[in-house]
Amino acid sequence: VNAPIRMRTYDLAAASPTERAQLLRRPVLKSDEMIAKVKPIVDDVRTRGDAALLELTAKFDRVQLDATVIRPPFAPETMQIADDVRAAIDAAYANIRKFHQAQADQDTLVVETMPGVVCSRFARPIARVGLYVPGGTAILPSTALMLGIPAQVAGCREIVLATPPRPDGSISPEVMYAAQLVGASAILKAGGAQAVAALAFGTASVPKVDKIFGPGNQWVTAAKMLVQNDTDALVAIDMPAGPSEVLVIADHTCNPAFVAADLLSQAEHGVDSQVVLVAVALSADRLAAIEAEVDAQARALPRVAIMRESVAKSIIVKTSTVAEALAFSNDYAPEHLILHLEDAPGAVAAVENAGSVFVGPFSPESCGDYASGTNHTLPTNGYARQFSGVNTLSFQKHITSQEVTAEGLKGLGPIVATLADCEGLGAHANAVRIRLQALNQS
Ligand code: HSO
Ligand code: ZN
Repeated sequence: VNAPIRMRTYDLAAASPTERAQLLRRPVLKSDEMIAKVKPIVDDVRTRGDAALLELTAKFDRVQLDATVIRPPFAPETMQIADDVRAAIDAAYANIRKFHQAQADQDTLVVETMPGVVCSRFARPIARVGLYVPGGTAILPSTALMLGIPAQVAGCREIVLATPPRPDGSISPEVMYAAQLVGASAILKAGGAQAVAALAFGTASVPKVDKIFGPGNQWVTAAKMLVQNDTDALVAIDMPAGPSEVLVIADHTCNPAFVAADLLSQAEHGVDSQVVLVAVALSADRLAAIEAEVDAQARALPRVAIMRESVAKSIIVKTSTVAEALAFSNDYAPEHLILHLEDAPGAVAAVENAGSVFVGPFSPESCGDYASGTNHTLPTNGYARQFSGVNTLSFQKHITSQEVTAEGLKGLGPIVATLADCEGLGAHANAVRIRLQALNQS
């Protein structure tokens, strides 16, 4: 217990390509194994519905419920929270709503590609969405806001918030309050793979949804991956999820206490949290100061036991330039990237892969986790290379349309007929020619 709480240090210049690749790696997710484990649970809920859901909740959450779904209006006594917490949730709600409202696609895009050929694109909400708010070691009203607000501003009709019940069968009043703010149409008191299955297939009491969002443990993630590939469920998911992570880039201008605090705020999420410090030409003294702060701050924090484990698995990577640091970060593709640099705003232009960026000494990740306005449901595990974090467009889909006039078809038709002939698809060519002939005769 008295062993120092410290990260392992590597010098990027001394690392071979294999060692560099090793530094970029995340722990291997045993997805096949997990999918095999969750399949019987998913199948059980799919075939036996509510009865299976109640039994599995009794088994995994150790609570015997007689109903899993609550519909609004939610009873005021289930949402009783401290005044300061309510005010903070309200303020966070306002900021997150402002930023996500601005992302909503409300315009129809119209382009006349040729005379008389008008193509357009417009957005519509995904009708029914399921939002998974994890239980476990922390209550997460912030996640209810981060998933619920974009659903609300996108105009989703059915918003089902799923979260595991507490031992007394209730949901934390803070999560209840957030659910009410975002206009949840149902709360599903269930967690794990069983909750995901209920959302994907629906039961007598749980509405089936079209897309499932939200972070979760390995069970939840595996269940999301399983139902996403099920043609009966016909359900989408937001993104594959892995353990939460942060990469901090710090140079000689950094405040060691701030850097350490940022590393630890991510390290406290779980023993598998991934924490990386990229040190740009830091003196031995400053690096030692950061390490001392990590150890001292961690010891004084409530979740020290978790941090002890996650920090031990974390790394410090020494580089000599900001460019090298950013290149490493882009290869790592972190969920969160924090820039403690002399010119932090100037470095943003070189960021290619990251879920969300925190610029300068006064932008801790905590702000984005809770209340600045950006979303905290972000791609992990290197998926920031090809995925965006959850945003309002995640709750909309785009429909394209075209309207071709008679004149337009005279110009476009021959092109289409030629291409259809080239593919040997005579009926396609015919659908154009039959019209062109009609136009010629009139
Ligand atoms: N950092 C987490 C989100 C969160 N933090 C929720 C606090 N509450 C996502 O990686
Ligand atoms: Zn966090």
